[in-house]
Amino acid sequence: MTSTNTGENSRQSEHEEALKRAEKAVQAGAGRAAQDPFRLRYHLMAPSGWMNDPNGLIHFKGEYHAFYQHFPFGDYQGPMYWGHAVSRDLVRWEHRPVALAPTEPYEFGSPEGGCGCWSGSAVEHEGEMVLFYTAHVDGSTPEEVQAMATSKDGIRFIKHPVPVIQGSPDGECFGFRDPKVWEHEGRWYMVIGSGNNGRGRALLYESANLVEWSYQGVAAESDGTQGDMWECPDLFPLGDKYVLIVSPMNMDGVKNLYMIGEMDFAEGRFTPESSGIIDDGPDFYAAQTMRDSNGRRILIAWMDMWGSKLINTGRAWYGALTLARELQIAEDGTLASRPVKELDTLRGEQVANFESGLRLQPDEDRSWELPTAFEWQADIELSETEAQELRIVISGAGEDLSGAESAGTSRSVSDQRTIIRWLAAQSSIELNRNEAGIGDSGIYTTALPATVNARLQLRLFVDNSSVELFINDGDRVLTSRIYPLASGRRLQIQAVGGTLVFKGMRLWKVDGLVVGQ
Ligand code: DQQ
Repeated sequence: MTSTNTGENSRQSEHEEALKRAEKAVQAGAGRAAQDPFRLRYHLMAPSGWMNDPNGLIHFKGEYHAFYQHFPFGDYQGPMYWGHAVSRDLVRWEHRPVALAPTEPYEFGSPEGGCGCWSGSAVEHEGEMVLFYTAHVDGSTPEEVQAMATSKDGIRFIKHPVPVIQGSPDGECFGFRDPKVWEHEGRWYMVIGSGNNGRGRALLYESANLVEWSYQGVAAESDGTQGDMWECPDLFPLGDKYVLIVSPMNMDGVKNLYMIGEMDFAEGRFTPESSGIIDDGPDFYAAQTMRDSNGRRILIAWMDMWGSKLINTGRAWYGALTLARELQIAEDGTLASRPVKELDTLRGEQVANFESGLRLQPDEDRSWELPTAFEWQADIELSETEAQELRIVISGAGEDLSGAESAGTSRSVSDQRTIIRWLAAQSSIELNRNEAGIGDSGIYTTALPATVNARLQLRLFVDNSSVELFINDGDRVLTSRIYPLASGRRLQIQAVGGTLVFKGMRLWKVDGLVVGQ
């Protein structure tokens, strides 16, 4: 055995030891995390510890893999590891051992500064799973390099001995991270998030073998209003177009962005023709996509936000991923995120079923007492509706859990409410979480597409501390965390200022913990 191989073997065992320590810490915290009143029922979270961006999404040998940014030793952001879970249906997830630990000098620095195996992606090559990620150490030169790890089974990863991209092509850049790799006509391509001179950028690389990469130039750049650094870029074909999604930094409160356009591989240039926001809610960041074996383009994002009030509250866990969404280009040319059809299998007991319609008189309301996890679906007949507003209120019900909270709230459980309003005159929907509980406040609005003149369909997934509202099957989406301290929920719908006609309305409990521990 050569000395290099001996060196590599000892680094591999060091990595495995670090993974074992991480796994032990995650398991040790799981019991406490499971007791937290805000734990979700049907979203993917780490068993314990910190979670942020989804990473390495891939449909590999019949299983969906979701890796994620993870700090196993606390519910705060520390040196980053890659957590791991798998699913056969994008709905029921099982945890797998922590997949990557920061052990190389270019991955590990002072825990006070940012460091670790930061975000990246996965591809399949010759039957193996290959991960690409940014190795980051605050203050070192270079601060960010692109690293690779491979696996035969998709569980145990061997790191490539050196980074595959040793530093940014641009000494002046602001960030050089989050490699997203894909194959096009027999060549490998990678986009990396960066910024220069106040403009976010996606840098393009090309490779024949996944190990040697050559820089192709700036594939796309902010028009000057789209943020100064683009985190987590993802560039992929959709229909007969290409789509670029990015998580812009410092863009006037906008945290996610898509562009639809054309990709010229010969020039290494993506030309956007239109742009928009993927999700108008406050808790949607670092989205990433994968193509599955059915040809669907599946998107999952981090269902939280940097700076959120609930960070660092000592709950033994922080962070969750959104429900899986299938991307499509909608009738009006915008990007739609449809809930994947497998989510239908979550439905438990049906609480309401107005199959042949429901007519609410002006100011009439209906309400239901529910567990903290449910799905509501409604089709509104706009041609017969005179109401100025449909008000949907999700409030706390049942037992008041605030006694357990030092941060507590003086509101009674029923006063903790998230209010969603369809506003006919404005043709918009707003989500108001100003009174939702102990988390952040804010009102978030989405302008409805012109197609809403014909129909308005709402699908609402509530999971204890989250709300995902899909409008017209995901033509528009609002995702938000909410933090009511109550053991149950009450859903109320109300017609304001006129008659509201539903063609159909259905409501189900979602029961059972669908994320394995
Ligand atoms: N989070 C990762 C980075 C990425 C950022 C670090 C986005 O790679 O740019 O955890 O949330």
